[in-house]
Amino acid sequence: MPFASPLLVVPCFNEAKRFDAGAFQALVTDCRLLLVDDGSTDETGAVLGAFAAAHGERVSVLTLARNSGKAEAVRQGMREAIARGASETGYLDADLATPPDEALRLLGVLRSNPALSLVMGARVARMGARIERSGVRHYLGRVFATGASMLLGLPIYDTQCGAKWFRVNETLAAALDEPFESAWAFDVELLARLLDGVHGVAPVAPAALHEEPLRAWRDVGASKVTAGGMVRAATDLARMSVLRGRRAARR
Ligand SMILES: Nc1nc2c(ncn2[C@@H]2O[C@H](COP(=O)(O)OP(=O)(O)O)[C@@H](O)[C@H]2O)c(=O)[nH]1
Ligand SMILES: [Mg+2]
Repeated sequence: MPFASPLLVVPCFNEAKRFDAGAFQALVTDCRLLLVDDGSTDETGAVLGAFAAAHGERVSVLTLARNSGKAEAVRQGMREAIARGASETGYLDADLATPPDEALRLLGVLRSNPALSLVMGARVARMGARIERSGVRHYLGRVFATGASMLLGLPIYDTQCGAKWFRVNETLAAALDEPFESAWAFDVELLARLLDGVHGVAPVAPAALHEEPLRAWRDVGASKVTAGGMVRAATDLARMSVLRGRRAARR
């Protein structure tokens, strides 16, 4: 099924050591993969190239000449997925903090619910789920998520989980047209673009957004997001909130 199949984007920046080819193998049976080498300076290019070569047309690599950040790597990857005729596209962090079977379960939720446009993993710590997140990151995450939820005016629990699937349509394509203004809170910016509609394209209805509580998620060590990054994400969120308020007032 070369066309109209799901295509998952995996942004990779200096992931040569973390990339677990065996684990990624589990994804390839159910979707195509587009591995985005985000201007890595380690052996990532060779590692991803070898993985792609072993999987024929199911796996390909998009190489960005210089490091552009996760937001731009994801945007470039999803635009390429749309250009290649994907029926659904999404993104997944290369560290597989969201395990492959959970990423595929999210895709299943989207595919079996035609009314949905977007399915996002939600890291809800609860009995019966294995959500392993350090205390500090959990609470910082809750504060950020509360701000994001206020900005969007929707009860979204977790905007930042690195596992999301989108149905490909005009609204998604338009939302990916321009680079994101926020490198650190681009997930929120993308949601805002979908909910507001851009370039006159019809917005996505809030009811078409779905959060699926994950059964498993783990904080994989060596996160590249620093305390400084979190502060910038919070600043970006505040700025986005002001700009969105102004735009709404003009409408
Ligand atoms: N930090 C960072 N991550 C990037 C960049 N470009 C792509 N990524 C990818 O974004 C994903 C999230 O990064 P990670 O270090 O796991 O951050 P975490 O969200 O704190 O766990 C990984 O797949 C990275 O390889 C970049 O320029 N900086
Ligand atoms: Mg991570």
